[in-house]
Amino acid sequence: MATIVLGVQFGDEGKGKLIDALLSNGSKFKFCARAAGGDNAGHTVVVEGRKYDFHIIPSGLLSPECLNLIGSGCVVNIPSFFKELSKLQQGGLDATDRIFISDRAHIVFDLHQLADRIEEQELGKGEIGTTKRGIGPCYSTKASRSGVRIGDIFDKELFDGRLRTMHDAFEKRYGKKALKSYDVEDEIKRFDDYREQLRTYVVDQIELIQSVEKSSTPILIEGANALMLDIDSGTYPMVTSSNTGLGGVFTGLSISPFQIDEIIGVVKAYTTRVGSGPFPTEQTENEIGKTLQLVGHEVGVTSGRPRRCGWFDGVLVKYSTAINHYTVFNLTKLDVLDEFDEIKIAVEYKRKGNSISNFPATLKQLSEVEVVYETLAGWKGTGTTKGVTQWTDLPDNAKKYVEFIEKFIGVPVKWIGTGPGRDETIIR
Ligand code: 2SA
Ligand code: GDP
Ligand code: MG
Repeated sequence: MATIVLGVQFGDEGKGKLIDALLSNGSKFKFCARAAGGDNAGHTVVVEGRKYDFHIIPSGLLSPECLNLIGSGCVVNIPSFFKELSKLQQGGLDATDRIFISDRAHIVFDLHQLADRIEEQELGKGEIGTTKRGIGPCYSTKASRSGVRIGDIFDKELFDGRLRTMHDAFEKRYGKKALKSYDVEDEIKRFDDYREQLRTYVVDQIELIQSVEKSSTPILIEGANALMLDIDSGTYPMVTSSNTGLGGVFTGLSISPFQIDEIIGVVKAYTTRVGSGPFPTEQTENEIGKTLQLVGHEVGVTSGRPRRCGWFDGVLVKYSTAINHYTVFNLTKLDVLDEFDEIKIAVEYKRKGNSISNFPATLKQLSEVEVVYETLAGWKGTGTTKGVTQWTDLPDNAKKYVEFIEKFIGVPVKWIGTGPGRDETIIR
């Protein structure tokens, strides 16, 4: 049995908090896995007032009985993995024998990070706004079959040879001058140290998942980033380089589709986006956007960049639902809307005055979209949602807002986030 948690919009919807909640207090889940992405992802989870930041490590580490897997669809920066692990351990988490990496996952090298920075510079004003973690270049070498996988580390001759070949190819592509700060032999030496340190973490994921499935251990799959950043279904090319949607779960983890019993979409009560790219309901430059950014503490966990903010986009969420087939929603950050007299929801896109039924595929078409909003009354002055744990304690207009979304999208809202803390949640 498996439950999948996926981001519905542009990421940072609060997936980490839900994963933690699903794993806390006698949870049935004893296995948590990441299927795609790298340390570009960032989840902040607040437990008993203590803040934990996760990037490549699954948030399941917060639950003492839970085993955690970084799946073969992920890309792993080894120094960053050890740094994150040590920070979490300093924060009091015991990771002994609980965190595993697939031997088929690809390695993100410093070389990839440098290439990421160069590519962004080359794009100039058209930059993607990446996290500069080397994610795109790493998935590129994976696709062009010149990448190096975690399992390759244990064959020094093969590993060194493949990294040197990759370096030669990068010199041809980017030029020696652009790569002059990088020394491939230094990187090779660093991996001579990581080789032994890594041994206990690396597993054959196929065998591990088979045994987990055989023992009927319920599995929790932690999505990273979100559908609108998916390489196929997102706002291409302003996307990340992996399949962040439902499809990526099956290519990035050898899990049986027949095991899936719940696909939880985590969806923010408004919209945010970090990095460049289309954002039809964006309000970043006005008071609405500034209030959302400030009250919602909308700052990137990985890069520290302020997130762009705007109204809930019902058209976009419908599109995301058509691809990810959510069975249920976790609507997060409802409390951030406490301060608004009225709240808008995008219910239709028009182009050149005509209603369109689809979510456009090209950046040009998206830039021409005119958004039609439905305006709902806020609940300011009639009560607060902050920290509320019972549906019946919500102000009436807050209930109406949730019900509007439920009806418009056609997916039931089971969880409602009313604050960052583990307990600040309504379960219906
Ligand atoms: P990349 O680095 O190649 O994956 O960037 C490509 C695009 O994907 C976006 N992206 C993200 N968007 C939201 N959250 C992300 N994780 C961090 C967080 C982001 C941060 O949780 O806050 O700290 O800035 C994330 N990772 C990638 C990115 O902005 C590009 O638009
Ligand atoms: P993720 O990448 O989807 O896991 O989300 P992030 O952790 O990057 O960003 C979500 C942020 O919102 C984190 O700082 C959470 O602590 C916070 N958060 C999550 N749910 C809620 C909520 O319901 N209300 C408020 N105010 N904050 C929340
Ligand atoms: Mg995040």
